[in-house]
Amino acid sequence: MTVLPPAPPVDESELLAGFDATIARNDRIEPRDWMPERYRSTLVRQIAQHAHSEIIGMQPEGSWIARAPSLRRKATLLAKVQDEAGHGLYLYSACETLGVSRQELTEKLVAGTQKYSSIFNYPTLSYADVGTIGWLVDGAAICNQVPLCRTSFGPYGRAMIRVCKEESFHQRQGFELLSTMMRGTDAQRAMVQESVDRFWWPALMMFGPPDADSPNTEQSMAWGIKRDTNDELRQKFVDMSVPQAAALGVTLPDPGLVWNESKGGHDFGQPDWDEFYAVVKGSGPCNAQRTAHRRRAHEEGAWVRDAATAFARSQQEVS
Ligand code: FAQ
Repeated sequence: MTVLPPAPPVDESELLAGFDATIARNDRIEPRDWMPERYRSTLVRQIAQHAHSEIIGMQPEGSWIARAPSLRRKATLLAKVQDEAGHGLYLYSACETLGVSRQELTEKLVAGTQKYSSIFNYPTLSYADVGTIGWLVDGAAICNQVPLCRTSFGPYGRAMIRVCKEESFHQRQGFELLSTMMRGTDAQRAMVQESVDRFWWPALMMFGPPDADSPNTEQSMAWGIKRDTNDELRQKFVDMSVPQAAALGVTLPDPGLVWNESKGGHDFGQPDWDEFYAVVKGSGPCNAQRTAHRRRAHEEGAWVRDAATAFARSQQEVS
């Protein structure tokens, strides 16, 4: 029997220097590369939160599939909600390359120990909300995710490229739905305005707390996980939304929203950050309902997972 010589001691500082050099060159870190534990756990936190958001995000719009006003609207909404499921799956797969299983992540979601985006804890009260979610929520998601296509972790960036293509289409369908309603009756126009009034501030909250109160931004920017700060992206989103609101003919519910020539962007009001923290901590209007629904779906799907596992095992035995 050949006895292998003991492996040389690992010099962590050399590994760290290699990691830092990759980040400095703006190259990608891949799953088999060495990475600091905090880089890995930050990515697991962010990607898991993102994946959970896509999956929980199916619920507010999903509840309107059976009530869509035409076959065309129903088919479009069904396809959109299915796309969100696909996004969740790409993201869970990206997370699995960091050594955590989808099962573990799902258990943390249903136990309420991992977060998902605050926006999905608000109810969808009218059909106009389907359009507003497409326009504003997918719009905010695109603003946040286009820079993530250049994130430093390879599997996350590659997942984002495909997600962004699909989200752009979702945003267009939301805008088209709203613009159709705005060309309709007074009641339809009022429905759109009421929906925009409810979703505007929660959409601004999607970008996270102000930079001064964001514990993760500085380190995540240094590691190239995030490419822009929360406030930079919020500003971009406001500047992008103002002309779109004008084209639709809706008013954004912020009396402080004005063009500021000297900064080349809009000044705007701040969302209610106390409300944001309450929602993130579980006290939003729909937190309990969203998590309970997901938990029930997970439990009811146990037999599918068991059957798939038994089938995979039987195939291994055959081969
Ligand atoms: N909601 O230090 P930061 C979508 C947490 S996808 C809940 O600034 P970070 C598609 C944060 O995790 C929407 N929690 O954190 C769709 C942190 O928690 P910790 C999801 C929030 O990570 C459309 C703490 O607060 N998109 O909509 C939120 O540097 C339509 C401190 O915050 C993503 O996840 C929030 N809004 O920056 C689906 C994008 N904001 O550490 C269906 C990827 C912050 O205390 C229908 N994620 N927190 O446990 C990111 O870009 C970042 O994670 C941020 C937060 C920008 C969200």
